[in-house]
Amino acid sequence: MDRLSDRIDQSRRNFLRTATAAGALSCMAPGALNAFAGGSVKPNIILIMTDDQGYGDLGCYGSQRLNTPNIDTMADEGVRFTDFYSAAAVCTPARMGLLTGCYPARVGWEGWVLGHHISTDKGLNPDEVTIAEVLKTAGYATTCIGKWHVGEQQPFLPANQGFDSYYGILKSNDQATKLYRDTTVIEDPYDQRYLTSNFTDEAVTYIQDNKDRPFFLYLPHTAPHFPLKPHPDWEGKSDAGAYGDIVEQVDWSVGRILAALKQHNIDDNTLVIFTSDNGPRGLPEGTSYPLRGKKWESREGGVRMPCVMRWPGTIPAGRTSDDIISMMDLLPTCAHIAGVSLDSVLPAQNTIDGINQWDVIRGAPSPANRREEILYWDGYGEFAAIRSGKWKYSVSGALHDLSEDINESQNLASQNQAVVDELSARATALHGEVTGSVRPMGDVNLHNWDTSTQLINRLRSTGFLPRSRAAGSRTFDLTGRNTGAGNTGPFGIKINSEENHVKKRLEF
Ligand SMILES: [Ca+2]
Repeated sequence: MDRLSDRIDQSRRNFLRTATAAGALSCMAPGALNAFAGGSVKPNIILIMTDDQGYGDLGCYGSQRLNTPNIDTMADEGVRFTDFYSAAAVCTPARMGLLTGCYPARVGWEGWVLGHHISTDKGLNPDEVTIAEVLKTAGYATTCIGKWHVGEQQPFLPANQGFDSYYGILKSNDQATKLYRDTTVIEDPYDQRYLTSNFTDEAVTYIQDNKDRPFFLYLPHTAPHFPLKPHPDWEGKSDAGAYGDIVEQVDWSVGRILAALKQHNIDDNTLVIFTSDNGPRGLPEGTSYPLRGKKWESREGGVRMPCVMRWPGTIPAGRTSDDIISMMDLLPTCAHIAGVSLDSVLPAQNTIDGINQWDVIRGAPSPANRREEILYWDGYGEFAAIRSGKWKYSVSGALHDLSEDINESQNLASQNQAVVDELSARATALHGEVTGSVRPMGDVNLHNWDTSTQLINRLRSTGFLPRSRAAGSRTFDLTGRNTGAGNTGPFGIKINSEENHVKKRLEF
């Protein structure tokens, strides 16, 4: 595996680096921590992600209008990140980045979301190795409960991306009407008002059923994405309208999950992460205050997320970190704490962008692998900016010092030409590297028997038919289910390399 970060020139990093985390480690109490070292125990991992929740919509992030005591307590008992970034400013690519540890552009995203300017024939390529597949190699049970939104066709379903079980909806709750258990529709239409409580019940049952083995519970809530239909027990209870009612129910949900961990005596052996997938749509639904910007935008409010992590006895309590950390970093970090070597799991040619941030999360005095840089795209697929240390430089030409100007209101470009030049060059190089090695999204038309037959015939007629399937490629049976590496399927269409080949040949 080839990590992009490994190739960052050290002198340039030092040039731009700021001591942003210098004060963040002072309250750490290493003597109180347990003896965990990467892989020595296999903690359960629970990843709770809301949908379109703003940076400013939790009590522990300064909200004056929302009551979120459970998440606030979770932050008090763990670490709260002020500079945690989603992989994108909208749903589908954020999840692509989370699941793969890659910039969405690297795994074929070109803008928008599935079902809204991306054909639902597409999905996250099953050849990508997801965080669930990584953890399965360490013996984890895996489940996804909630909103999927990285592909609704058979090859792209959770079962083909490393999840043993699934309960939820396959797109956003304004797009989908069907509620699934695994691949079976159990309600159509489902009742919007009960999704959060249903997901919570499922999660609590899953924790109980798997308490004696390591598990990965991925809980991507549909809340508080529009349409805002609060549960009857919460309707009108908050001071922030339907959006507030729904966020406060999510807080209740977090409380139930933490209570289940305590009930089953696995609290000290479970890492719980809470975050959101992208910024809010804007008031009255949600606020990214004190950041500027919202969903779809590359301003901080579109992509900088609330994020708290809790693992009693291992992650020091009561800490706030302003290290730069990305949703993409969760895959290599979780691999590390589960004792998985990514070099043995990821295909050799698969560059990922995530960095193992375990040292940062646990508050190590001199953390290894700190993230210095991050790239930004807007939700429409346009490359937009780079952040390095405290500086954010946008392709529009604006330069902001985020340590002094969190609201991105003062353009300092004219006073800092050397920084502009440096970041412009870095952005060009890094963007070029990502977009120069794109792995395509999956497309069901290339895995479907009838369509594949048409493609094959056309390719035969033009003389561009791949004559043999590459070793280790994945194939699909007539239902589209992955039949695994090395098996012979219909014409042996391989997604990654041959799909590109097919697409290119069909363009003329
Ligand atoms: Ca979203």
